[in-house]
Amino acid sequence: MADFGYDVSDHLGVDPLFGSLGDLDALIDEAHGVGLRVVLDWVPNHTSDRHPWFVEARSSRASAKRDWYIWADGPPDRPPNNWKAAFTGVGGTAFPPAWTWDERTEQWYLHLFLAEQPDLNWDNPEVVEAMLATLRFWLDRGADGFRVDVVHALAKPPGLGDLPPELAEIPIAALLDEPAVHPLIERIRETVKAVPAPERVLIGETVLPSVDQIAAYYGSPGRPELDLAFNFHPLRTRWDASAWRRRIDEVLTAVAPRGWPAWVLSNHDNPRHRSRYGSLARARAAAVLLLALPGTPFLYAGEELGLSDAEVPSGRRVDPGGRDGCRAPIPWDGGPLHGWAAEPWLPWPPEAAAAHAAAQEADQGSTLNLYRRLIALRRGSPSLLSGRFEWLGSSREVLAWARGEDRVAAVNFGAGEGWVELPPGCWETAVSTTRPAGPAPTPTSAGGRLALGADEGILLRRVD
Ligand code: ISL
Repeated sequence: MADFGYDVSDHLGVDPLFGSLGDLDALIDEAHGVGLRVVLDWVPNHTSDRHPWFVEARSSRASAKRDWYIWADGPPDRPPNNWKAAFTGVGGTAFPPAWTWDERTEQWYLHLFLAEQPDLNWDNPEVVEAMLATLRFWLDRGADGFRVDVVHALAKPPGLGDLPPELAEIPIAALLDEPAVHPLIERIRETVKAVPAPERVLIGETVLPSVDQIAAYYGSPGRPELDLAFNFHPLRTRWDASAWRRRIDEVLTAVAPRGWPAWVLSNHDNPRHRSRYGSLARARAAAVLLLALPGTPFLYAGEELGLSDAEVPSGRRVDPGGRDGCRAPIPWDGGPLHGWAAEPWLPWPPEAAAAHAAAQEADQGSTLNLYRRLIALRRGSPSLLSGRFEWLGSSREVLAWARGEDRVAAVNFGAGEGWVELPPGCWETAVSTTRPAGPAPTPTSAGGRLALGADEGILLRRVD
């Protein structure tokens, strides 16, 4: 694998490194048995250069699959336009051209990511049909939906012209936003929604410069597109109350009228938020933020343990995008291999010895149990799931908001005490990141100011 699964050479198989199709069937069955749904990551923008389609396409200019990919004429020493690919390569610093010269057939081919990931030509109806067929294959096997990789980039601009110089150093994968992509997403949606109940979900990765651009990927009431569009602008927002307030307002203004916001603090492509925010206390407060906002929160495996990125020495780096730190294996227990069958290729995260999953399971105050309580509270509260959002008055470094009539969340971004102005009523602590777990004393019985400790995140419920 050149990009750890994002270079697909067989859309209908499982890489033997991870098991077999039978293992996946068993996993889907078991998950369904305990009430979990399984969403698969679908990579339609590009394939591996080892995919039989590309092998055939590059074999000759006359190949029947030639037009399944995107080719352009030479000269061999000057790429067809100024687009940059997304990865610098292991140890590299500059983004290379998004084109690679194919010696044998003497044309360039386009790749928004690695040269090993040639872009499919979605202008070609045969490509569209072949890729939709791969969706049907997984739907038939019980997949509950898809997370569609870089879905905004499927359509390329006619003529493939240069980017203006001020944008030319930004990888093209983070800019493409062609009108022609929307009918393609409608086709994808049609395919995903065509199956009998239960309804399957369509989530898209939309890596675009503005939240307004992302919001367009929900489509319109008559022509819906994605159910959920990933928005990584919050992920890039620093741990600061006013920066987060602006970001939340922006998302609620741009996205909420069109669809259901998707919130992400960490994923497999970025340093974990525990590492970005600099402390476990902040990461725990961020869990309250994530789980009390209106929309769907996405958790990245390991954030529920409060994990930081692993320190990866240069000799052990394997990812061409420099993303190894957040991909360190989950420490399940305190044994030498932390519950795994063999030594993994990446180092352990720094918390592996003391804060592995088994230790946290047993500790009521652990981050794992904090997430569990927050998730249970969300599930049990119509207000947290879909109640109205309203900012509450607070001190400068606190953000506080009401959800519906009976829930309040507050997060103190500061290192000192802060406060929130509670609406009238009798409120009690449902969960706090710093106050002891279990039933907490009623902080106030008639609204008014509630003091928050440094880095505290708190969820309150109304009990009168
Ligand atoms: O990883 C990034 C920056 O280092 C992102 O900009 C990333 O390239 C972008 O979010 C697209 O990511 C997705 O497609 C890539 C794959 O490597 C990522 O893991 C995946 O999430 C190519 O398929």
